[in-house]
Amino acid sequence: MHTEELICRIRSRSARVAVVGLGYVGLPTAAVLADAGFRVVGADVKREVVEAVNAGRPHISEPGLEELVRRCRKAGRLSAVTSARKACDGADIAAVVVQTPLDDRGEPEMQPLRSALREVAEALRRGMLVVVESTLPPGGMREVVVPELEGCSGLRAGRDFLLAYSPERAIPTRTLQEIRTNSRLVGGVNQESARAAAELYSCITSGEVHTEHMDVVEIVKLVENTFRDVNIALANELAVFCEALGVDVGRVIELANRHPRVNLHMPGAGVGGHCLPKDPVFLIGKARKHGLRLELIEAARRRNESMPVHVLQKVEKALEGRSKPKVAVLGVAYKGNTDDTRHSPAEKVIKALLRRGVEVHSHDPFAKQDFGGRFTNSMEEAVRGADVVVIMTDHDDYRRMSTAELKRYLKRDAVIVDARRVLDRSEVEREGLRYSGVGC
Ligand code: SAJ
Repeated sequence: MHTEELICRIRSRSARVAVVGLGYVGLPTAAVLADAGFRVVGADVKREVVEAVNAGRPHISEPGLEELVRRCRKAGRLSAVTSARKACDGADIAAVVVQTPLDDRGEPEMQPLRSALREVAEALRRGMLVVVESTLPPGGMREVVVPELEGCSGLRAGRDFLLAYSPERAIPTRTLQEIRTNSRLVGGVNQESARAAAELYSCITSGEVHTEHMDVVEIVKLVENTFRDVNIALANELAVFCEALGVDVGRVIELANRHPRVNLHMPGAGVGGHCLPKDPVFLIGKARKHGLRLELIEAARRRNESMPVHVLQKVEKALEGRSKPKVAVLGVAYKGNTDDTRHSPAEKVIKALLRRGVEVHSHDPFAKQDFGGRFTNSMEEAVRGADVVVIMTDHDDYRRMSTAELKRYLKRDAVIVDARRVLDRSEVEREGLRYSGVGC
């Protein structure tokens, strides 16, 4: 099939799409493509994920996703299977959206991506378009993706099939909206590949679609998250500094941000999730291979990784002199209003407290994860009789929490460690509780 023919099929929505990997980004992408009119077959190695999708009950919580999956299932445009090869059989386009985490040595773990690509390669046909959305280390397309696809299929990228990189950039909790409105980056192994992939993404996003050299696109994606990580590290550093001086960093940031060219992020319990803690490390690792140190980015990583320890020190101070204390940890997800607990700062705090023999009860309105302590989805149960309440996640439920109500369940001289600055200090103190926030 010629590129023009594929482009026509994309425009008329008759192109069939396989989405390999049905996680936090893959499933929303598959659903948005199906909703745009394509026939989509998703693939995931986890049987429970496939069954959940086919039953119209997605395994992840993301605003609007369940309804969208149901609608697409009903329209007969979305289904899921456990074999990526089967999903790709007869497909015109394969989008690969599998995780690329760090391994134990801090190196990019490319095994899930390699095995997904091998399955895609088994079903690869001339004229097909493969788009990789997984975040890659710089050079990943050339060093990993191209060899895997060509080696297993015997076909040549750019000559026999089209191949492009278009990293996902949607933020959890707004994934659907961002897939549909964010600008999109597309880098192809050749212009034809970029053109076809750009055509596909213009069917789902109202944002601009930028085509660029693959090497540039790989770095842009990593730089976006690195910018955020470094900015948060600056906020965290200022928070620790202001605390020492007895100044509220929140006021400092709020006023500094009124300057037209300042945009400081917020300090907190640390940086979690699947992307921010990892993407800067992809840059750092690549630089080291070139004999370079990205010192600022490395220091930012260390600062953000140190924040759970900073929170822990606040909890330990609050626990001084108490016997058999109980700590309630509010929030195990890595950020507000999501059920995602990957690389959550709460994990470090809970595990460290448990190692010290402290009784830890955790709560979360979305996620279910005990990290070795006791988990409950009843907030009342979690905080009852607690000496210290640590707020680790900025869920809206916690922002709305009434301090007067909370006080009824706590020990009389309880301390609130507000690692996400969700409560109003003066209100907490008015209730006679002690307040210790990050940065104030
Ligand atoms: N955080 C702070 N202070 C802030 C903002 C965030 O401490 O001011 C913390 C959060 O609590 C969380 C972590 O940082 O633990 C990361 O949260 P996030 O909302 O900044 O980002 P992610 O990881 O959920 O999503 C990011 C997004 N990247 C950017 O905004 C540049 C998203 O657009 C990407 O698609 C995603 O990474 C990804 O998959 O790469």
